[in-house]
Amino acid sequence: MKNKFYITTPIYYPSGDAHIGHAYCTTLCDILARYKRLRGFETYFLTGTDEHGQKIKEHASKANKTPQEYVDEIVSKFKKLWELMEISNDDFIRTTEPRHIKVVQEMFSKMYKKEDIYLGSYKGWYCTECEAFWTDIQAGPNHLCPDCNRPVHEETEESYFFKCSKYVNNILKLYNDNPKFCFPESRMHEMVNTFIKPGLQDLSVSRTSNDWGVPILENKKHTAYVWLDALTNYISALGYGSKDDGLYKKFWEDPNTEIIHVIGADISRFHCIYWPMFLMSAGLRLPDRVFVHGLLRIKDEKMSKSKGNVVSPFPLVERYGVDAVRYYLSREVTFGRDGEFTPEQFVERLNVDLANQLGNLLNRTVSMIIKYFDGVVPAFKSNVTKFDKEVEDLISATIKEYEINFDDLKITEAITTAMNLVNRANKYIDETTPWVLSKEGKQEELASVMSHLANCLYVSAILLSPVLVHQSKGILDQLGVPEELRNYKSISKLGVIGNIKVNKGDQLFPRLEVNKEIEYVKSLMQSK
Ligand code: ME8
Repeated sequence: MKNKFYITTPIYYPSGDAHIGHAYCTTLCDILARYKRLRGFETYFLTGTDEHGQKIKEHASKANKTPQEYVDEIVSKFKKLWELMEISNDDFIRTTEPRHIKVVQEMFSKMYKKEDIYLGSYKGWYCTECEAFWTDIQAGPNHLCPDCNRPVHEETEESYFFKCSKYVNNILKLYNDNPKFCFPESRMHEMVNTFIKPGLQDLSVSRTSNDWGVPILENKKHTAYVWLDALTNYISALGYGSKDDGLYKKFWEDPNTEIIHVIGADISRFHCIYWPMFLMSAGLRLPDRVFVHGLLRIKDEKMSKSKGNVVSPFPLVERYGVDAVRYYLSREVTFGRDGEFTPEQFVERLNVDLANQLGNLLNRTVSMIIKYFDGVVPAFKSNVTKFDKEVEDLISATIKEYEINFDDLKITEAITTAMNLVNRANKYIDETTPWVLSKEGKQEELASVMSHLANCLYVSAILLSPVLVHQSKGILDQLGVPEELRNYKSISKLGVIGNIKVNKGDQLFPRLEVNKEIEYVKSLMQSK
């Protein structure tokens, strides 16, 4: 059983400010990292920025800055955003750092010495924006980049090539032996049908036309292709090849570590085909899974910096709070599928799930415990009213289902499972009608309802804590849960909450004024 966990986001291009798509991926990785820590796994969570390449150089020159000045400014905004969103990354790798550059050079040398890299010349259709070469078929009759739809241009240059042909069968075997390596499975089929079956060409892994990159030691005219450079971050950040390689040994080399790369569908080719090939060539261990999430669209278009149709997470977090944005991102679009960001759904999701369901349950429960039991949660007793057993069974089933979903990276489903318990508890109030029990003097039944409600809220708050980093604590504070019970292990025992004093606090999940807030969110959606 693996007892350690290493999770990475893509390293983003600092060619423009971070948008909600970047926040989406990073937040979901953060939720996974927090879940694993909650379960007691030793966890390492990495994010960072991909700072080399012609595109960055061009952006910098347009802004009248050196590439380094240009990236420094944008990278500091990325870091600020992750702080604001309570992203719990253990490290932030920048590809311009010496610790990274050394490793790119070493990877190149290793593959070169193994004769997996040879010198040749390249002619193809190049997209500057995506830093990618395309074949005639891919660029099509109009010579457009299949990824961003911009015009591509023909380029010929001396280049080193990586022998993909040597590793194609190993990749197919990898997929065959590990059907979840590239996940969801549809992405794996896409890799095979779109890239491998039509015949994978050897990959150009160096440039002579770009000096904003990592120099190749074997031939100083060349810099490493930005994707070879970027992918290496996953091991350079752990100190691979250095004297200080404790993290590498622990979180990469050790087979007891589960390694997951989370990426968007736009970059699956690089992670599911080329990265494992590079690792095979260098004789290094492969990650366990590449999880490919879907992309968020705006008005039916892929949201991207180059299209200029982006939503900034900063004003959203400032107005609605970190937890609201984190909840929306993880719950609205099923992790692994494409989705759309709309102001209407954003506001509705917060109102329905957080204000109406979770907020209401908390307010009603705490108020009733104050009213009927002087603020003290009655001790738990099993199966008193005719509705209790079903709720008790659901608590245990919820925890099991939550774990199964999370362990399979089904984040949206895991959160939905926790929210189903909240909904069931609200229904339980309507079924048991505590106000009638009180009027009829049925104290034992009333006490049971209160303690079942408090226990449902307690379990839900712990289960939702990887998402609601502040509000879950707020719920536990209002319930008066002692510190020693605020952990995952404690919820496994049914009914541990009892004889504690609740504290009515501030409204944790305020209801939003629908029209006003929709207008506000719309005003943030800049579109060219
Ligand atoms: O590709 N919806 O960087 P990048 C959801 N530097 N997620 C989105 C998104 C959207 N509309 N737009 C971007 C690069 N993302 C390379 C990566 S890794 C070794 C090098 C997320 O800044 C998504 O995870 O273009 C996507 O894969 C990533 O940002 C691309 O970020």
